[in-house]
Amino acid sequence: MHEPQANWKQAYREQGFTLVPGLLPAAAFLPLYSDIDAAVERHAQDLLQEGKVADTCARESYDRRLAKLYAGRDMGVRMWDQALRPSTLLDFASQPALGGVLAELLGPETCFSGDYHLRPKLPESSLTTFPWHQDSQYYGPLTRHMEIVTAWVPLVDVDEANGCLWVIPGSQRWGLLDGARGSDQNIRTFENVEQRGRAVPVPMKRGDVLFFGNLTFHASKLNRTDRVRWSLDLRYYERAEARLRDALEAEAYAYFAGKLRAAGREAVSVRQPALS
Ligand SMILES: O=C(O)CCC(=O)C(=O)O
Repeated sequence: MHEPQANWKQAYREQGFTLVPGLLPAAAFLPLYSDIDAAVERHAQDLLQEGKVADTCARESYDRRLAKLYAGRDMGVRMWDQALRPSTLLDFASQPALGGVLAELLGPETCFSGDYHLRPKLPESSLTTFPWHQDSQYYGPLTRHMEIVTAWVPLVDVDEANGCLWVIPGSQRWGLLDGARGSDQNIRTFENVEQRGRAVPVPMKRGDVLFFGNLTFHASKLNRTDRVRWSLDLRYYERAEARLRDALEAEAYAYFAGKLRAAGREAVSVRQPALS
């Protein structure tokens, strides 16, 4: 198990993100794969019924099957959240391995906000490229007064070829920059942020987790391989109502809680590692 490390917090504070290698064991992923396999099987049967494919590609592995079914066409979705059963998601999101790191970054009473996305990034799918953005541009400007951490979890090894995440170290100190949604629903920042900071790719192995904040600029590019880049992103914040710094933070908390309620998301406490 990973012992709490001061450098997670230091990297997060200085760079706006921290990468924890080997945080999650292979077994933690099995329920996710089982749900994904079942959802892809249902989807393949639907495509067959609708006459859109002649073969359900049943023998293909989870990182190839959707790519084979779509054979170069875009699947037309930016996320595929419904593939995960609620119990699978909650077990995964609240596991102590994540809780240990989040306690260092956010505080002892971290909760999973209920907001998440499962993303099958298909080969050459432009719909699943994400231009440079800060997550507070999506959540709403008030949320810049609070800290929301994303745990970005690759379900396959990722690198520049299959569309790993890119980040701009230190960009969390720039404040919230303006942007607007394009017709593909993705927010585009008006400024060319690659001229303001140095963008770096974050290659990761399955089991590694990248934690970044709601003001940290990040992006992902085209998947240029023939396999599916599966990933899961989960959002966390600290249940800190009793310790809020100022009125703006309190307003941000109330706003975010309302937004989650309206979306039917329920915040769930994250378990902490057992003391040895
Ligand atoms: O997974 C991706 O490609 C993009 C994810 C992202 O932008 C996010 O989690 O905020």
